[in-house]
Amino acid sequence: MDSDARRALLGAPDVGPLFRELFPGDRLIVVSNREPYEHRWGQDVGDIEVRRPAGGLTSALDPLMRAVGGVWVAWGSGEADAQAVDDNDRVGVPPDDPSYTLRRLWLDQHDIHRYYLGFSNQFLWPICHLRPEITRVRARYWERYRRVNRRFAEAVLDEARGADAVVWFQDYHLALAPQAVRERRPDLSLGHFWHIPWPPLEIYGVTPQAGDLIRGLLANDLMGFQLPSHCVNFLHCAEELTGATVDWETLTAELDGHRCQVRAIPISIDVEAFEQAASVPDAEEQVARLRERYAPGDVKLGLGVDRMDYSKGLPEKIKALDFLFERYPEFRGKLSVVQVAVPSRTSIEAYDELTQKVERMVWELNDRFGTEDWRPIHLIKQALPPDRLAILYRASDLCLVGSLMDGMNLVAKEYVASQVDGAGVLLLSRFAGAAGVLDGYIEVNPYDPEDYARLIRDALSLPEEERRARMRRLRGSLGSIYDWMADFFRAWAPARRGEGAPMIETTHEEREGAQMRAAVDG
Ligand code: GDG
Repeated sequence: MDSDARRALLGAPDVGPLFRELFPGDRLIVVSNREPYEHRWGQDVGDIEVRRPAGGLTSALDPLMRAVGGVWVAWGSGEADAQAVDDNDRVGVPPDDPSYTLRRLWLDQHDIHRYYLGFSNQFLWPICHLRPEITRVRARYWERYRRVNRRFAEAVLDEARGADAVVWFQDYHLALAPQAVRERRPDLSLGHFWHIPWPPLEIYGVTPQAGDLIRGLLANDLMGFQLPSHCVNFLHCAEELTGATVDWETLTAELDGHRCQVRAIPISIDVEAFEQAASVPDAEEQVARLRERYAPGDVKLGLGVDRMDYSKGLPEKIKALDFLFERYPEFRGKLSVVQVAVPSRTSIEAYDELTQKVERMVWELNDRFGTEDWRPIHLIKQALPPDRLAILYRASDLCLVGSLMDGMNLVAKEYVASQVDGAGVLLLSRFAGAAGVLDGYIEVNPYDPEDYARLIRDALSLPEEERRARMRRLRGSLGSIYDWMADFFRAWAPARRGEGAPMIETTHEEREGAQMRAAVDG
C-alpha cells in the first residue's frame, strides 16, 4: 500500500464520516488553483504518466476527497492533462483506484500571465505579506483575474447542477469566485480558507479593487484564516471598505442580507505521515549517510526548507549566519546549514532577483569562512522527494524558519513531526503564523541579524535535557491536518443547516482582538 493510500485509511476516515454527518446528502466540491494530479508525457511516445505536484495543501486534501468522494475543480496545468480528461474535462482520480472526480479548467498564456503571475502573485501575494511597494498594479491583471474567477465559478455551478452541494474554495487566487457562485445558486453553502495573512487596513487599503475583493469573499458562509489577527484585519477592512455590518462579538460580517462567519482555524500537517516517513526501517542508516555528507564528525547540522520567496527571509537568515561565524568564531567548522530553496514563480522579476541575491550571499559566506573540509552553507535548489525531506528533518540538530511574514509555515510543523528522536531545536520567526500555535521553539526576529546569530549560538549550546523538553512541548502542541478539517466543517455546518451565524466560542486572542477594535472605535 502506498503512503497516500495508508493515509487515506488512517486519518481521513474520521473526517469522512464527520463530513457525512454534518452535511448529509451534500456533494463536496473543492476548488483550488493547483490540481492534485497532473498528467505528463512519459518516456515512450504516447505514454501518459501521472504526477503528484509538490504542495502541502493538495496532498492534505486528497485523502479527504478519497474518503468523501465528490469533485475537485482546478486548473489543468499538466502538459498531457487535456488528453486524460473526458468530453466534460473530467477524470477520475487517484488513477489506480478512482474515488473522486477531478474537473479541470484550462488557462491560456494570458490567463497564466495576468491572473496567476499577475494579479494573484504580483499583487495579492505581496500586499498580503505587507510589501505594497513591490506590488504591480495593471488593469489587465485585474480584468483577467475577474474573468478566470468567473470561469472557476462556472465550473463549480456545472458540477453542482441538480445537487445539494457544499463548495470549499482555497486561497487568494479565488477571491471573486464565491460571489459569482452565490449569485446563481444562493442555496449552496460556500466556505473559503485563506492560507496567507490578511493585512491591516492601512496596507490593504492601497488595493484599487479593495471593496470588490472583499465583497467576493463575503459571499461565503464561512471565511477561515490562519490567525485571529487575520480575522480582525479582514473584518476591519470589510467594515471600512464595503460598509458591511460587523458583529465583533460573534466575528460575523453582514452585507446585502447575507451573513459571513469569520474564524481562525490554523492549518496543520499530516503528522503521522511525517513520523512514518522519518521512521522507515532503514531511516537510521539514511540519517547517518546524510550527516556524514553534510555534517561529519562533531559538526552540527542546521536546516532551512523554504520556497525561494521574499517572504521567507532567506537573505536575513544568511546574514545572521554571517554574524554567527564572525562574532563567535568557535562555531566555524562546527555548524553546517543545508538550505533547501526550490525556485518558484521564476518568471517574476522579484523572484529572479531574490534567487540571484541568495546565491551570491551563500557564495560569499562560503568563500569567506569555508575551508577545505567544511562548507558553512549547502544551498540545494532542487526539490527533494517527500521521504528524503522527512529524513533530512530527522537528521538535523536545528531547523531555521525565519519568515518575514507567513500565514502559517508548514515546514516548522513538518520538522517537529519528523523529529522522532526528540532532540532537535526549532528556531522560529515570530512573524510566522506557526509561532502563534506552537510551543517550545526559540523565537527569532529575522530583522535583527545580530540577535538572530546570538540565538543560533544559544540553540547550539543548549543541554540535551532542555532540547528534549522543548521538543516534547513542540510535539505536544502539534495538531493534525485532520483536526483542521474537522474544525472547519464544524464551524461551517451550522450555516449550512440554516441556523444563521453560530455563536461560537471565541479564543482568547479573538476576544482580545475584538476588544481592541471596540477600544479603537471608542
Ligand atoms: C502557503 C502559506 C501556509 C518545500 N521544499 C520542498 C518541499 N517543500 C514543501 C514543504 C511544505 C511546503 O513546501 C511549503 O509550505 P509553507 O507552509 O512553508 O509555505 P507556502 O508554500 O508559502 O504555503 C503558508 C501554507 O500555504 C498552508 O496553508 O503555511 O504560510 O504561505 O509542505 O515541505 N517538499 C518537498 N521537497 C522540497 O524540496 N517534497
